[in-house]
Amino acid sequence: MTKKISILGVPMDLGQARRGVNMGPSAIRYADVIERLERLGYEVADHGDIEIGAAERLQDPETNMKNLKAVADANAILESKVNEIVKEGDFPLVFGGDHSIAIGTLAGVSKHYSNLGVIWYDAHGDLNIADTSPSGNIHGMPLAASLGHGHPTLTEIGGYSPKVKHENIVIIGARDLDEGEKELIKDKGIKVYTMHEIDRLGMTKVMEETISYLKDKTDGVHLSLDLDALDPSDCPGVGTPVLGGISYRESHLAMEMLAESGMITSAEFVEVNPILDERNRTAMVAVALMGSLFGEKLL
Ligand code: HAR
Ligand code: MN
Ligand code: MN
Ligand code: MN
Repeated sequence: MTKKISILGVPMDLGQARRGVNMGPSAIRYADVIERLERLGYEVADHGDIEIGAAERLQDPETNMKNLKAVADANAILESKVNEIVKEGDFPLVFGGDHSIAIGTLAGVSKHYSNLGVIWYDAHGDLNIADTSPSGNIHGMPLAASLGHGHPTLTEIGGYSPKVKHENIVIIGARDLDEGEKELIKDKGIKVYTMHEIDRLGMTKVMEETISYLKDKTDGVHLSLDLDALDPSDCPGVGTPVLGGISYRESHLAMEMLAESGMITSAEFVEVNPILDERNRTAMVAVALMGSLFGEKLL
């Protein structure tokens, strides 16, 4: 891993309907992320927050999406900032904001690799397109868009598509998938570790398999970590909590194994909503997991 980390905050709340997730980047900074990473020997540059436009509020009956233009505009800015960070040779570390920002992060990262891998750590698949979405919320669509599925306003951000191939992604923690998402997973043979496989195999095996699945065929791996992958008892500050999630310790183990693998080249931590949180716990969990991802050890 690079010794220089560039942080970018994306106070996005237009990809879903609950207020407060725009404060995620502040909550993560408040949880002392910079000090934590500096203690590990990294040089950390905070590039501040991207500006997010105004909500359009209504769901467009034509596209079945909320705030399409504002979400796309912010992601276009994010794409260019992340692109610059990677170009400089820094490790991009993005704080959300709702998960719709993964579209811009991946657009900025992926052009620097010929076979980018993606680990999608999430209770959800985020594989909807407008036609399969039950909500019209774009935060349920970023992985689909990055695979080239959905509205061109989203898939073409950065001027190219797709950002990632079906065979180069691994979803971990899924337990709330919509019908259209299940079909896409089966149709394309996408690698998914639902909670069933995590219970059955244990996190050690899940991560060993994930790492060996991606290791040889990718030349970089992006970690997109949605805090709702974790159990709501550990991470109550998320907009769409789902019972029966990954534990705090299992998540540390996952991050520690990724750190050992040395394969992660960019990361984002999303869906932290301090308004729904208990004493900033979810942001503190996010920062603790970043510690492990960047090599923190217990002894
Ligand atoms: N699948 C549902 C939808 O598309 C819920 C998505 C909730 N998404 C997130 N991101 N929190 O993972 O609306
Ligand atoms: Mn820089
Ligand atoms: Mn998500
Ligand atoms: Mn989710």
